Amino acid sequence: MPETVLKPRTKTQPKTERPKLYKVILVNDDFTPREFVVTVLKGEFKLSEDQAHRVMITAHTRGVCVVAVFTRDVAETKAARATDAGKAKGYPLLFTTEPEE
Ligand code: TYC
Repeated sequence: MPETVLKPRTKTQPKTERPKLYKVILVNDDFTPREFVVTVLKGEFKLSEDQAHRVMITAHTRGVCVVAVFTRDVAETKAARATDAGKAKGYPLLFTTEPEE
């Protein structure tokens, strides 16, 4: 009787790609009041008073600070809304985004 040779089943599992994440970065300036920066960080990024204060002080002393990471759409929308909140008050407050390595 001829031997039946079965091919091993090598069905590959479809990989679920994780979406690339983007950092939202707070940029320091000389004009926006500290308390306003803290208010925007709390309102747009849901940081606590303490977290918002730390992020603001880090940007103030080092020039920039990563606020949080999100998918591209969310990062860009939040950065734009937070920047617009400053613009509405006449402040040069700036949030940018950049992809994570
Ligand atoms: N440097 C500002 C001031 O002294 C405060 C500030 C902090 C502004 C962080 C922007 O991203 C910023 N009033």
